[in-house]
Amino acid sequence: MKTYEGVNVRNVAVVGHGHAGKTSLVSAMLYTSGATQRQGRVDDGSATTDYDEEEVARKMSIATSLAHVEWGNTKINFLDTPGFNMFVHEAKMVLPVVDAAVVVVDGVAGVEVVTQRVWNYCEEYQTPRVVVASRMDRERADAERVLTSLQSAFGRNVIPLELPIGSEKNLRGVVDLVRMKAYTYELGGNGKGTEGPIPEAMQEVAQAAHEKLVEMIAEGDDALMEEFFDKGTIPEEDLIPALHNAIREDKIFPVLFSSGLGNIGADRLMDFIVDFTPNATEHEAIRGEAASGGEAPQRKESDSEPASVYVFKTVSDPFAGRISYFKVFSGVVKNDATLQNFSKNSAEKFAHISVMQGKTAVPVNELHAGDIGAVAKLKDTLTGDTLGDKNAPIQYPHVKLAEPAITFAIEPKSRADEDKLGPGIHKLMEEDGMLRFYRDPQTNEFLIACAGQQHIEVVVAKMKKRYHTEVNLKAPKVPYRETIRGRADVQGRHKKQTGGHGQYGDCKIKMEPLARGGEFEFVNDIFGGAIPKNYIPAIEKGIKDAAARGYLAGYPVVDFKVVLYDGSYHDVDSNDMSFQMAGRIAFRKAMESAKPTLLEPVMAVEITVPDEFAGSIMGDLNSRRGRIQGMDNKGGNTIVKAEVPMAEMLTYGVDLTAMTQGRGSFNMDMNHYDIVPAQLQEKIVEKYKASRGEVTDDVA
Ligand SMILES: Nc1nc2c(ncn2[C@@H]2O[C@H](COP(=O)(O)OP(=O)(O)OP(=O)(O)O)[C@@H](O)[C@H]2O)c(=O)[nH]1
Ligand SMILES: [Mg+2]
Repeated sequence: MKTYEGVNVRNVAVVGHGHAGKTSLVSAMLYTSGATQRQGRVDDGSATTDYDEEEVARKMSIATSLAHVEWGNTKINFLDTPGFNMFVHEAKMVLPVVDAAVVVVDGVAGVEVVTQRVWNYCEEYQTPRVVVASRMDRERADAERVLTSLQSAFGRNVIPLELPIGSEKNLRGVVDLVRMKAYTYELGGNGKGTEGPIPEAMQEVAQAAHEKLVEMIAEGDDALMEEFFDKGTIPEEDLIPALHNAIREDKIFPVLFSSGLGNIGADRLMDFIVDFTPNATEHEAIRGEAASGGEAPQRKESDSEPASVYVFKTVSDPFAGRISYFKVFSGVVKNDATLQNFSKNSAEKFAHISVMQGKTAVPVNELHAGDIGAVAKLKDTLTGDTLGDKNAPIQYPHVKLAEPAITFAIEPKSRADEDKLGPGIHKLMEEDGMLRFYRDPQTNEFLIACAGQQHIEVVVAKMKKRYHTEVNLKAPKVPYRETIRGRADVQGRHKKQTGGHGQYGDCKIKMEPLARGGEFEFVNDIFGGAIPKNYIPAIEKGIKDAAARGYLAGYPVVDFKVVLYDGSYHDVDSNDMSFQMAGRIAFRKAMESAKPTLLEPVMAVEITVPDEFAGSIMGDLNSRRGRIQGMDNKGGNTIVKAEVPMAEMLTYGVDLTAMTQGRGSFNMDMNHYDIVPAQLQEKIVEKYKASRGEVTDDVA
């Protein structure tokens, strides 16, 4: 494979709502450029960038895949990202390494929930965007309606650079509104457009659209504006660089039209990417994170700077092992290079570097600043790490993802599965930034947190197929807590004098509630040595231990203060154990009168649904004891913010999908703890008692 310098590289993320046609469009470009012999299809499992077993089985993208084309003198790296809401964080994770995003929308549906999500991500990373309305050959595809939906969501700077010729199954090609030429195709053909004049019937509309475009490009550029008013147009040689700049600066979001499956307009899109999107070295300098107290180091995307690479993705292949996908931010990386991992402080050997074509690694000798590649078998390197020239350390910022939305308890089916569970999941976690795995210290269950129902299904399927491990899933236990609402003043005395050595400890404590988040406070208020100093920590430990075991229903007691103010001891019989006991007894006695109550975790939830579902979503939140915090409208979507108890949200991902036919998405984060309503408390306490028998004073 030829070596490309950064000026001749374009890194493009293909993003958008699920099923908009991203993977098919990439397949069309691969085929048209000659990178593949046939045009791959999602529906028969032959698409280059949907190769994973689970992707083929589900006919959808689950993780980002890489592919590249050589188009003229330029190499375009495509990062085909999933559009299903549960996997869309994969799109966010690649934005730091791309120079532009192709935002694919469906020619029938226009802007959808995830379109808005990925658009927001692009805003966050200031990624230049080109919108492609694909699947234009479908019944009811409508260019005008798509444009209206785009402009109402993203503003008037979304402007067509093409108009489709023909519609639905009679789609024949596109008019290029910059060069004012037509390109016609055979639906399902080789993808090479035939250049010709604009069809007679379209000339007027095309001219009007051309003028609108030119005016928009000239806007904000005085010299161009003058030229435009003078001559009524701008010559092509001025128009092209001006458009290039306007796109780079996010002043214009151009719209193109295509059919991925029918291979119409894919060649135009590649031309467009080469001509108008920024090349890989055009960025301003890229900032690293400042070391503590220091200035943030920065690098130009240039071969002459010290080498630095950022690992944006890890694939855990059961056969090839770990494969790290990286972007060369500066310098040149050659085969056999040793780079320092600044995040892990270890040296890593890049023995065989390659570029990915779907699942296939194509070996290369070197990669220049701006390019993207892959390397297998790094020892310590994980996603988010920066490596480079040992003498020029830098750390590029991590991508922050929302916390997983849903948690399940996960149980191995058999003893054999138990041993494989942890290692398998840890492998999956290497390639999946949205997965969490831990043991709940309260309930002792293994918990797995992820983005939603489909996500966990994929995880379970991969565990079975890749690691031959079978698991059961259960709804997790909600991590309730306990606290007090009243005060108490009690004595805790532990005394045993049966034969030999006796035991004696005695303390008097006051207990009072603290504000939420106050955890536990212990104050020693003993004067005059009623209890010797060295026994005080034992009393505190006794209280803490008892609090951790809970009083009402086995959940830890939090947000309370204990003041130890008096007590007594015995010269011979007192010891640490006895005072720990005294502390426990005092705690349990105090709880009796301090009005104990249960606390539940409350989540901050943000739900995005098409407007038509807003009413039913709000009603549903009410029935889940939710409190609406705010509402917003954006591009046909309603965004609802609410606080809802976690106990009511355990299966929300599934429920929302059912309520909105898969068109809703949501994020949630742990927010605060709140008191559980009385009737519910009774139920929880009853259930607890039924499962364990009455709470006893395990002191005797
Ligand atoms: N008629 C028509 N169907 C298309 C076109 N492009 C894609 N499809 C079909 O639409 C479905 C979804 O296409 P994909 O390419 O998988 O869409 P995607 O955006 O990659 O989907 P995700 O990766 O799951 O978000 C598949 O069944 C495709 O065959 C097109 O241009 N015309
Ligand atoms: Mg896809």
